[in-house]
Amino acid sequence: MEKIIVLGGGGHAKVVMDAILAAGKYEIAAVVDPALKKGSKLMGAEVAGEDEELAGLFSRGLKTCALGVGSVGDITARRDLYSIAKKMGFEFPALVHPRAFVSSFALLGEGTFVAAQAAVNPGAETGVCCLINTGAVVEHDCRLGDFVHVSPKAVLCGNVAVEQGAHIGAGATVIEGRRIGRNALVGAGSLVTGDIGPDSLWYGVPAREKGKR
Ligand code: JB3
Repeated sequence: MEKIIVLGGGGHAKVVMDAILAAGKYEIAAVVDPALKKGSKLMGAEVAGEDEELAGLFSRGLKTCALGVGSVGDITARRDLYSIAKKMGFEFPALVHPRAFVSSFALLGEGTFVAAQAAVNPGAETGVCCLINTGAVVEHDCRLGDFVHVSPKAVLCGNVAVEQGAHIGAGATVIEGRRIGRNALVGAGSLVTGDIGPDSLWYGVPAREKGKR
């Protein structure tokens, strides 16, 4: 079985690890997280320590990583960790929980994670390291930029475009064909009925602009 390293060992990492273990394609060889004690265990996997351990792990033949750092609203840690590991030569496969549905006519970018009960329908495409969390729906022909975060039970109706780094809050709905701008944040439970500009904060039913990020 191929081996994989999980970067981050917090709440989201446990969701990613659960999907990896359920899918059975990879063995979790190590968890890397500065907040966890080196040599301890997380869900049965060995904690290897801090990011400085990655070079040694790579030289030992471990070439595959999963992005376990989540983040709500700020992609910096995710993006930086991904680029550091990529520069070292690590690969980030898209990871899908076996209880998710991803159409064979959908395209998942490198490192994208699809959690249990989520659905990604035909024609949908994501950039790198998108996070489609538990029960979220990405309908047909949606376009997600890099590092887009679709929180649990959020719904993107058909042909929705979400630009790089935008965050769709838990249970929010974006109606057909709307565009969500780069780094925008849509609050939990919102109903988006119009386009949303970059770096803006919207929430409510219907969602209204509440400020800049
Ligand atoms: O909303 C939901 C359902 N999940 C949230 C998820 C998407 O984002 C969750 O509730 C949290 O808000 C968040 O999950 P995450 O990122 O796991 O949060 P937390 O439990 O705080 O764990 C973050 C872990 O990442 C911590 O243990 C940090 O030490 C670690 N970390 C942060 N930066 C890092 C780095 N680990 C490594 N290896 N390298 C880093 O640069």
